[in-house]
Amino acid sequence: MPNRPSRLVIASHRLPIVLFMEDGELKVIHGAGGLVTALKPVLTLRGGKWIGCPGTVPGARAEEVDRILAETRQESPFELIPVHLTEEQHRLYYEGASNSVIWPLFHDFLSLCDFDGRYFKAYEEVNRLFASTLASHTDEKDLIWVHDYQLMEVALHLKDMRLHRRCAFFLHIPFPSPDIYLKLPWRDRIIRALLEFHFIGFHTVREVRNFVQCVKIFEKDALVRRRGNWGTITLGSRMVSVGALPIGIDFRHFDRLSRHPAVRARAAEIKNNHRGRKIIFGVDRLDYTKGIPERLTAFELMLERHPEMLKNVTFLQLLVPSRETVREYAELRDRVERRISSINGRFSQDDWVPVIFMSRSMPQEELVAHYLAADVGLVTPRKDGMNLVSKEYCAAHSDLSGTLVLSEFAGAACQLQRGAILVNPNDREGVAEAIYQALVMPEGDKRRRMKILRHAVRRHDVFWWADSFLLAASGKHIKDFPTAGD
Ligand code: ADQ
Repeated sequence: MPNRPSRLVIASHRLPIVLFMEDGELKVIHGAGGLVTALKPVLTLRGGKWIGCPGTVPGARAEEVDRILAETRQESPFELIPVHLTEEQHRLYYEGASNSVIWPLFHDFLSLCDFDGRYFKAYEEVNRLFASTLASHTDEKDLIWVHDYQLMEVALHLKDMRLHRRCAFFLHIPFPSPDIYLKLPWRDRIIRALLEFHFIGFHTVREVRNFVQCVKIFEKDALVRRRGNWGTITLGSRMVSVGALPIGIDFRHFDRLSRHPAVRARAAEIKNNHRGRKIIFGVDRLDYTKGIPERLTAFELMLERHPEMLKNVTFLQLLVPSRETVREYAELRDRVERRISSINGRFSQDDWVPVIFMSRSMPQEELVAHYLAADVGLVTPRKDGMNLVSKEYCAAHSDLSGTLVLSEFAGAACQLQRGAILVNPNDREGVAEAIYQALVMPEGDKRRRMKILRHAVRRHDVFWWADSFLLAASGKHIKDFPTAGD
């Protein structure tokens, strides 16, 4: 077929599936996240493959997992290729290097890093395993798109295998400034590994700037050109492109759900359950970067300073457990629970409990009903690559109600700064006042702000993001856009 775009092969730590046992039989369902939704049309058009770890299910053997994944080929637009890790590899590469070093360091949590030398050996080993899986499932006409901090060395290993592949990378988390990055014991190798990709995408211009500054430290002869969202790094005869491409959500999907009568009815029911009190809503993976204990303290301070709010507002916090085998995460859960019981012990009256905590994953219709019912979306990460919750909150407010309080350290702040109330999550008093302002904001102001927010989220949705990334990765020019922030 002439001019057929190259086949797309995606590599991410996890495959976009959930495996589970039902009546002693292994089953699989496809994930429904924004990334899969955005990439499905592209993969359908181009044909493609997705490479990653399938996850484990007690009692299921690797051969069974391979078989069930091969069976999904019939009804899926793309092929799923599993990478199986040993328990030891999972522990050292995933829990260790990825989530006890790179994740905390790149989010400026240096004190939580555990720089164990064994971790990096495992990181190299697993990245090589991904590269060799890619080598046997791709040819030189394919475009390989590698995702995120667990796989920063894949292109380097492909090069070591003398395989010529067009390879692009997107970092979903922040890239730190040089003073933080330099703390990484494997700093030069990771920078050089990243420079083996043809295109590297980040969420914001701030990340591009940080990355380019780090490159200059390790590659003194690199020639760097940067303008607006884009840049190039020339290393001898080779050129690497970089760009700021903020990920979006499937706006129309959230908007449509929020207009559905059943979802509206459920939102009304939630409001009613809280007896017409104002509702503040927070949704996060339970992670120390999300600023959950600090957010609770700011809410407590708001109640202390504005006693007229007592019995008139409820804070609903939804948390989905995550990385439970990493020590810091288990400790965080205890801390959050202690904070909540302390606030509830201090302020609860009659039938009013100020903080309601839900620890589970919520189906999307129910999540949108909660977004819609919430007068305030409270999103205060201490640092976040983008933060999709803030965008989902806006997309779900088709009725133009609701106010977003957003951390200035979320990548999303670059796009949503004009409509949200921006806060510094470390400034308790400031967050407490922002919550209060959001609660008492006049209707007209809320509607005006929500219109601005929805316009920004609609305009740069996840389909725009995926298309723009693929254009940039193919070396095509993309118009600058003014929203990616510096
Ligand atoms: P995450 O750190 O996982 O993503 P985020 O962008 O907020 O953070 O996305 C979380 C997603 O999980 C949202 O779609 C949200 O709706 C969903 N979710 C959270 N809790 C849930 C629950 N209890 N029930 C159901 N759904 C729940 C990483 C980076 C981010 C970056 C994304 C995408 O850390 O900065 O925005 O990747 O690039």
